[in-house]
Formats: sequence, C-alpha cells, structure tokens
Amino acid sequence: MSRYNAKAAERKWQDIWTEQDSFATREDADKPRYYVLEMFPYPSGRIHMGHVRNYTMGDVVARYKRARGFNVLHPMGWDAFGMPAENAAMERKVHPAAWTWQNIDTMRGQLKSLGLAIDWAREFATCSPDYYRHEQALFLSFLENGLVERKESYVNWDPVDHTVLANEQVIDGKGWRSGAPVERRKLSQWFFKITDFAEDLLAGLDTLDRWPEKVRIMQRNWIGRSEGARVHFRIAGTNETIEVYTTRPDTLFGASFCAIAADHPIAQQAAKQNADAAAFIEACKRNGTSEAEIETAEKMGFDTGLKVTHPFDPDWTLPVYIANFVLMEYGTGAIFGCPAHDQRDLDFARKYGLPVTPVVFPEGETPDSFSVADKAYDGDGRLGNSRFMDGLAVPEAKKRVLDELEKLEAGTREVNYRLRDWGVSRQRYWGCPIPVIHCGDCGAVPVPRGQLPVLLPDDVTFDVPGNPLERHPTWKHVDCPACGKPARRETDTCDTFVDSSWYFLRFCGLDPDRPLDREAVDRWMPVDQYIGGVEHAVLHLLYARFFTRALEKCGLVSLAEPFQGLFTQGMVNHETYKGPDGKWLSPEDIVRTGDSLATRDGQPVTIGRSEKMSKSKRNTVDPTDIIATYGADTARWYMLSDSPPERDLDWSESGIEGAWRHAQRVWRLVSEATGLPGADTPVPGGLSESAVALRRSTHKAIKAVTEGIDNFRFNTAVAQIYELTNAINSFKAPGPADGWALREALETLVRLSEPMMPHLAEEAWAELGHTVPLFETAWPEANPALVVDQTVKIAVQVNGKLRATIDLPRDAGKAEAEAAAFAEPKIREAIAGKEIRKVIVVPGRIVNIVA
Ligand code: ANZ
Ligand code: ZN
Repeated sequence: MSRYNAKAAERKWQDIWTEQDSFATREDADKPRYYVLEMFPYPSGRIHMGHVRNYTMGDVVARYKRARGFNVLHPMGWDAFGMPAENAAMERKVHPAAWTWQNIDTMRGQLKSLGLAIDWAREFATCSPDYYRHEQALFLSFLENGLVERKESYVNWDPVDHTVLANEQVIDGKGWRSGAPVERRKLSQWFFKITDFAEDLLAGLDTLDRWPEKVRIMQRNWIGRSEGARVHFRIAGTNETIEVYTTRPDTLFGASFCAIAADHPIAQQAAKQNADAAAFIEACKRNGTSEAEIETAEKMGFDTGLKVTHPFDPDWTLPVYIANFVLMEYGTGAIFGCPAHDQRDLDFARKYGLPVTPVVFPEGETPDSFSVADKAYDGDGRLGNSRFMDGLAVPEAKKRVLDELEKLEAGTREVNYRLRDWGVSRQRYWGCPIPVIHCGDCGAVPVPRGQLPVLLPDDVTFDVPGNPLERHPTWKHVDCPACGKPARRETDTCDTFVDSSWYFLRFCGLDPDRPLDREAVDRWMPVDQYIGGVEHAVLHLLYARFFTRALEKCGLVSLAEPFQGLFTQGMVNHETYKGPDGKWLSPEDIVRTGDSLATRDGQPVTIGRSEKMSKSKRNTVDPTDIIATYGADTARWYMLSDSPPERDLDWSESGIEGAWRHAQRVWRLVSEATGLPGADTPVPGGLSESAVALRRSTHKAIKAVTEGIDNFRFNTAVAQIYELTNAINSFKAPGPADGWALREALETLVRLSEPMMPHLAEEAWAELGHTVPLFETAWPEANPALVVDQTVKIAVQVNGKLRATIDLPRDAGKAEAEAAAFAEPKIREAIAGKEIRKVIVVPGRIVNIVA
C-alpha cells in the first residue's frame, strides 16, 4: 500500500486548479446563484488558526453549492488600510504600503496552500487606488445626497493611536484597537448620517431570520429605540424653556429637580457669568463619556440657581443643576430627576438634600406604607401622589399624562435612539483620503469627480506622532476647485470600517470606471451566506447594513440588506502554559511524557485554561507548520470535526493526529480496494445482505452529510463520514456482485469528503478511475428506499399500560406483530396467569393486550 503523500498531492491539485482556472466565477444563465463570503482578512502578517477555521467553513459551503449546481461567487480580498501598518512604519522604518503588500503576498500564499476554491481573479486590496478611488466617488455621492455632513462635536479621542474613534469603536471606555482610555475632544469631523436610518435598521432586523439571534439583539440594543416624551419646563421669570426627554412621564409628580449636561447651552451661559460653574463644567469634561464611566462615576452637580416651573403646577418650582451624568448627545441633553424611581436621581438627591417622593407603588402598598430609602423602585405598580393619575397602572398613566401634556402644549410624544451618527474622520495616513478641499471663501468643496483619485503621497515620515498628511510639506496645498484661490486639502482619511462597508458589492463585478457594477450587484446580491466573527456585531455588520441603505438612497443599488444569511463562528483555543518564572510558554517549548509536562530543560510547567490563541499568551499554533506536517486537508478536516462551528474549538495535538489518521485511512481504503467493477456500471442483481447493508450506510451518509452542510452542522457531517468509513472498513465483499456496492460506498465517501478535504478527494477520485475531476461532478442524491429505516418501534400495552417496545420490520402484519409481542419476556411476565380477552393491533404503531 502506498502511503498518502499530502504534500505532493496538494501541490499537484493546486497547480491543476490554477492551470484550469477551476474556481473562476461562472455565470451560466440556467443555474441559480450562490454568493458565499467570509469576512476578508486584515493583512497583519501571517494567517492564524482563526482564519483557517473561518475560510474552511466558507470553502465547504462554496464547494458544496457548486456541486449542487449553483453558480458560486466566492471571492477574497484584503482589508488593507489601518493603524498596524503605521505602527510598523514607526517601529521598523518600513513604509506602510510596503509592509502591507508584503503581508498580502505572504498571506495569499498561505491561503492558497489551504486549497480554497476562491476566484482569485476578483482579489483586491482596499489600499489600492483602484479601490479607494471608487470609495472617494461614493463619498461624493453621499455628499450629494445629504448622507454625510461636517459637524463640530465632542468626539472620542484615542491618545495612543492619535485619532478620533466612532462610538462603536469605543469598548468599555477604551479604543477598540489600542485599548487606551479615550478622551473627549471637540473637533470638526465628517459624519455619515446613520441615524437617518435608525428606524429602518431596526425594522430590517426582523427580516434577518438567517442571522444569529444574539447579533440581532446586540444591534437592537445598540440602536436603542426608546419611546417617551419631550416635556417643556419653563424657566421661572422668563419665556425660555428647558426641554427634557423622559421615558417615564408618568413619574412627573415625583420630580424634584432638573439637570442639564455640561455642554448644554444653558450651562454654557451659566459658565460665562459664574466662575464656579465654569470650573465644574471643566471638571466634567476631564472625565470620560462612555456609558460605563458615567454609570460608575460619582454623581456630581452644580446648582445654577435657576428655577423651572412644573408643567402641571405654576406654583411648583424645581432647581436646575448641571450634572455629570447627563449626556448632551442623548435626548435633549436635559432631564427631570425623579429620585424615588431612578437610582442615579436618588444618589444625586441624597447627596444634595433634594426631596424623594414616591409616585409608583408596588401591589399592596400605599403612600402611607411605602417609602424609598437608598434603593430606587423601578418596578410596576399603581400611581399615587399624582393628582389625575392616582390609581392608574403605569402604562395607563403614561398615556394619560401624555394626553394632558399635549392638551396643555407642555410636551409631546417623542421617540429617541441611542445610535449616534458615524464619525468617519481619522487623523491618520494609512486610509482613504476624504475627497474634500477646504477654502476660506467657499467652505468645504468636494473634489470634482474628474480629479479623482486623491492619491496618498508616498513621501511621508513617521518620526513624530500625529498625522503625516497634515505634516507633509506640499500635499495639502491645492487651489480651490470652485474659486481657484489657495486652499487646503482635507488631511483626514476615512475610518477603515468604510472600506469594509461595500467591498462585498465590489466583488460582484469589478468595473474599472464605476464603484459598482449595477447589473452584477443585482445578479449576485444579497450575500447568501456571510461568515465571520461575532466581534463585528455592532461594528462592521451594522455599518455595512447602513452603507447598503445609503447606496440605495443614492440610487446605486436596489437592496437594503446586504447579508441574507450570517454565521458567526467560534474561536480556536489552546491550553496555556507557564514556566516556574510565571512567564507564558509556547507549546513548542514543552515536552510531554505521558500525562506530565516539562520544559525542554526539565523545568516544571503549569497548565492554564484553554484560551483564544494569541501571541501575548504564546498559545498559538502556526497554520504553516501544521500544513507542512500534516497537509492542508488534515488541518481543514480538524477545523470542522471536533466542535459545532459556532462554538470554540480546543486545539489539541491528539485531535490533529486523529484527523491525519483518518485521511490516511480513506486513502488506504481507496487504494487497496480490488476487484471493483468499472465506474458507471449499472447496479447488478443478486447483492448479498451485507452489500445491501453497505448500500444503506452509503445512502444514509449522503442524506446526513447533505443535511449537515445545509444546516451548518459541519461536525455532524464529519461524524457521518466517519461512520461510512467504518462501514467500508468492516465490509468484506462475500459475493461476486458485491464489488459494486463497495465501489458505490468508496465513491460516495470520496465525493462527500471533497468540500472538507478537496485534495485527498480529487486524488482518490482519480485513483478510482475517474478522469473528470470531482470538482466538476455533481453532489450525489440519496436513494429514499435505502434511507428509510427498515424497522419500526412498536409499543406493547397490557390493559392500557406500556410494558415494552419491540422492533419490527416496517411491513410487519398483524399476526407477526402479535406473535412478537407475546414472545417478549416483559409481556409474558405481565400477562402471566391471566386470561387474554382481546388483542388489538395497529400495524406499525401499537399492540394492546386486554387480559
Ligand atoms: C424621568 C425619569 C423617571 C426617568 C424615572 C427614568 C426613570 P432610555 O430608556 O435609555 O431612553 N435621560 C434622558 N436623557 C438623558 C441624557 N441626555 N443623559 C442622561 N440621562 C438621560 O432612558 C431615558 C431616561 O434616561 C429618561 O427618563 C431620563 O430619565 C434619562 F423614574 O426621565 B427619565
Ligand atoms: Zn473657494
């Protein structure tokens, strides 16, 4: 027997695929289409196991759908702009472009070595002018359609990466990339008006029934729709009002103060007249603005001395505070505080000695019996201390108070969203230049389309912090396209999440002259199956949904939802190890003897939790090493075999070895099979019983693997292939005709394995005598007659009580069922000594004995 030489076979088939352009996207008019896409990688240097898992899953789908008769689009590209390239430039004196392109070359080679069925002709990198020139054109379309605007506002400033970040990119108060606590800065920035689509983005989630529920929930929460009221509080002695947003207008009679944000115009006014107010506002700004920080920071306020009157009582006035827990960016930037029913308001009221009046009472409590100490009551109940609302339940009270407010013109119903516009300006070099020119006379002037692309200059320096484009001696100095006077180029570049918000549309057709090939987009979109990490739930996945809607508004596409099916795969984990000095050890530093671990020089090793492979914990396994040792097929197989695709996978040496042994076994079974009839000979008569049983295993495997892949249960598909392999292994062809069943089983094994182990499968397919590659061969159909179970379970009751279940042939008649029931020991026991009065048999279901 020849051992399977993965290295040689994989090289050979990859060469054939390249030569024959096997994975070119086909556009056969008579075939349905299928677009499968994995989130494209950032070219950080080398691929990691997470990539292997992600791209293998996509490849299984791509190959399977192709075999099922679809035209398949399965492209790959590079999300190539971003900070790491600039960091490399600073640390290693290498140009960001050179660093990025070098990484792309390396990683493309690594992906190719995995044997992915990708249409490489459609490859692009977002850092190429051939891509970003079109992004600039789209930016101009957004400008023309009112989808982007320049606003001065407080933004999140990342002090390490020296750039602004969008709200989605601040996680627990820290920059998503640098991990540095963000600061507040007031800057003029470009914003994409994602809030225009808040309601539509929310409604669209209900249609995405092939998305994980958790991602939809995360987006729903991020958009954060809330229904409430805007209430006008008149400032006593003036005609001015403070506009307050509340979701609890029912608690209006429990109000004891109003509070405004530090950036509220009224606060700003107060600061002008009062140095203490100004100092308080300054102090507020020094603190972070993330929700987490606001939630945990001590509540602080400054009494402005202003009073407002209660909307339902001209004689009732409330003090107005500037407070650190009120955000200018949400609602109206002002609140009324109801300490009895809101914890923040309660903390605040206790600190500043303000009244605490409960107005909602839990079941069984009354204004006399109920009071609030240091925990606000935010539960259900009936209103009290609330004049016209007394006795109403909360929902009715809300309706009633809104009607009253509207009658008095003291307030209106209002819906608010947590979602903020997407700030896309980045003060960085390695991004798509924003195509705008600032003129002292004309303002922000779009770069005329004929002058695109605005190319990044090559000659930039990274020796000092800050934006190299800003520092460049000449690049920003241009003439105003409108009036011709000297003007200044926008030196901010686009957030790299803009690049990834439309790449999937570009893949449909790479028109050199237009960003999007409308016809191709209509043909291929939406993406049927998108696969990637859940960490993008409210980043990329929300931005892409917005972007598609914005393009639709510009008339450039005719769809709103880009990704019909979404799958979020689990991570690849590995045990962690530490040496006696407490430092992380790499798996390569460790020798295993039996169950005990030691370093190469004999030091003891402590085993830590299995965690996501990461360089910092040194628990990574390099895909290149694995492919070199075991072959790509084994790596692919292992990625799919051990755990459900949505769960984390624990990498283990024994796991990858098991996968390797399986590959060898498949090859052995194929190469050692002798006496097989030729391919495509018809099924002979006279198959032995064991040959028929093998055929049943074969067809059950077809059915189960098909269902497994269809439902993204690759691990169960793999398990079914193992079963078929076992059945073949234990099959001893007794009769002369039985070789046929063996051939069918082997061919099926190979065919079903192809999406997971494409090289081995092709090699085995050729070994079985085929000249047309598997890749061009249709997926098999299960023969229904061979798939149905041949036996059924029958319940046997004695006097209406279940006493046994028996297995019977599916077509067993009444007499046979009755006989089998009486032969069953448990039944004999149950009827022992009794007289049988009646036996009722429902064939295929039940035998009921009356005794
Ligand atoms: C009075 C009240 C009484 C409130 C009560 C709550 C409970 P959501 O659901 O997230 O929309 N609020 C409004 N604008 C705010 C701002 N700019 N900064 C901080 N807090 C603000 O939250 C709405 C509630 O959050 C509003 O309802 C308001 O407090 C507060 F028993 O009004 B509420
Ligand atoms: Zn001008």
